[in-house]
Amino acid sequence: MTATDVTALTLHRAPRTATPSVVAWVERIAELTEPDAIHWCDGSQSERQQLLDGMVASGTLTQLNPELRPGSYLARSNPDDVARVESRTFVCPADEADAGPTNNWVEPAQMRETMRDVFAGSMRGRTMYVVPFAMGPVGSPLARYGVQVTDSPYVVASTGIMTRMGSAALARISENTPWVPAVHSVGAPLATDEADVAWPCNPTKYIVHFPETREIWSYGSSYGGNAILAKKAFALRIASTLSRSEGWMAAHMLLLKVTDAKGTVSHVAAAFPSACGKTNFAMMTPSVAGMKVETIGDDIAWLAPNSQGQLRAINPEAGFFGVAPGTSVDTNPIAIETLTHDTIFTNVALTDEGDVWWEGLTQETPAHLIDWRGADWTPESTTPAAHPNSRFAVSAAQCPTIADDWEAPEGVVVDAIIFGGRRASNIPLVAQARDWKHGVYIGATLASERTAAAEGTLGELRRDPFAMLPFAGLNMADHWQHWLDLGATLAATATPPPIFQVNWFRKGAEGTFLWPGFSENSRVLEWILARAHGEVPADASPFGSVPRDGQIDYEAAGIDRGAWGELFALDGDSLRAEARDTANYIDSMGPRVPEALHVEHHLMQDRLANVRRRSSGVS
Ligand code: OXD
Ligand code: MN
Repeated sequence: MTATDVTALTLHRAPRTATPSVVAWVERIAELTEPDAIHWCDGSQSERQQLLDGMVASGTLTQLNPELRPGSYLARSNPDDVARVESRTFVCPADEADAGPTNNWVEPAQMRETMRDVFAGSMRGRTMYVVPFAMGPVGSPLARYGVQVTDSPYVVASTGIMTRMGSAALARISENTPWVPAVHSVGAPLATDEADVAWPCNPTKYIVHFPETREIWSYGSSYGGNAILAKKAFALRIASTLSRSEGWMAAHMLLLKVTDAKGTVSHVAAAFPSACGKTNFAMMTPSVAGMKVETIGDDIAWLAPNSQGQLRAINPEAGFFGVAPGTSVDTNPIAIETLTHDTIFTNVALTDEGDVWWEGLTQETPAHLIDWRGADWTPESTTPAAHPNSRFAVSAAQCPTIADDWEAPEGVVVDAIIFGGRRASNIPLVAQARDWKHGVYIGATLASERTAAAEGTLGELRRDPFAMLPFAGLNMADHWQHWLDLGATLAATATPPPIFQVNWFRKGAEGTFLWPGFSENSRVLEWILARAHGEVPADASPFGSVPRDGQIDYEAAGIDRGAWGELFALDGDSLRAEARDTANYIDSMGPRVPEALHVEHHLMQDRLANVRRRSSGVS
């Protein structure tokens, strides 16, 4: 196709509402990638159905049995394209120091040249879809806009679930609206008459962010965060730099609405590293009598201080892209109900009845399945039927516990912030940070433990600061400063929300979990909110304030006094070993680490200095 053809094609199809800078950009990308056709997405139901039908016809999707799972589809990816690839994810500001020690960096001019090379002609034989989207409710002062071009109809359909996609978003983008351009190609051009495969992709992959120009370029993968660029690439990596310059915060956090037995409504934002059960927490069925927990978001929150010193939050997404294995009526009945219709599943197993299955869904394993690779599978098979990172993409609006204020344009007021990791040792079930700076220290040093510690030792820690390790599109130390600055902004007018640390995963001497988790986490949530509203006193610990005896009904949660004590036990040697590891880790973030965090670390070390070798958490 010649440049003139492309211009004609682009301009001819562009909706009248498309602003000239979007049209010009689409033209430029089309000239580079040379698609056969261009489709501007309007986000309508009929467009969505046409895309889905087209993918069923081409073999990308299998329609599930409409009686068992109406409006739902199964995709099987290429076995080499099953997860985010952090090793191929790049953050490319002009100055390497702005990417910091946690990101892959390449000099931007050089990376641009590489992008030009790999994208040249990459869409030949395919349709380029132009996908305008809003992150946040369209028209909300907290919403931001983007346009993704992609040659993958699967990515279009997924983005249609995960964002507010289509004409309404496009109409919001004017010459005065900043918008994020995101270019995506599966990297598999088709020669004339060449048959397509079900899941085109390329062994070479790039997920590239240019934070200064707020651009995203992704090549070679169609899977999840590699390709649905609105999610991790925009709403976290680009937004982490954007929000820093604009005075708000992009956080890898779920958002909850909680109504207690007295009818008091609160909202909570919580950060947990990937694979710590965020979706389960976001859809919790509380065991506390009279408490109602409703869902606002399960993965990303954008937090913004307002002029009254309140911290407001929106979920910028419109859907859930959750891990399927382990999701069951026992672990997350709300998710199971959410997934009963209009869901796109990827890499789960297919039953003989045309429904989906994954490990953990039912206690009884079906006698025969088609596994995620498309092969016959029986319980004797030695490989999992569903890929461990198999996913569902489903609209948040169809979640039975979606909160009535989940699309409030001004966001909800955050009453408490929670950080949690998967810790076998050291970290108590719950503690309230002494103040905002201490809370930022907790977020900055957040970790999961790879192996259970033997007594008096520490398991290997995987640090995941603010659960943002793979998602901070900036120097991590600058992100920490940004959290400190946010607290200072809030404190100028009001008291910032309290920050808590939780740990559902502590293990006892026998290596078993001490706390039942799931619904019982509502007991911890109840205490957190009582503290946030200044309703109850607390005991002091090196971690901050911890529950007083009798404030959390652990017996109702099914655990005895011994286990309760273990959940708060202090092991001086192990804690001091962790503090030494923490000091090295903080230093590893380089010279930009805020002095306030070094100070917090010394304060923590002082508090740990006299902790005895082993002391129970209860008196
Ligand atoms: C996710 C992640 O998929 O955090 O949400 O990895
Ligand atoms: Mn996530």
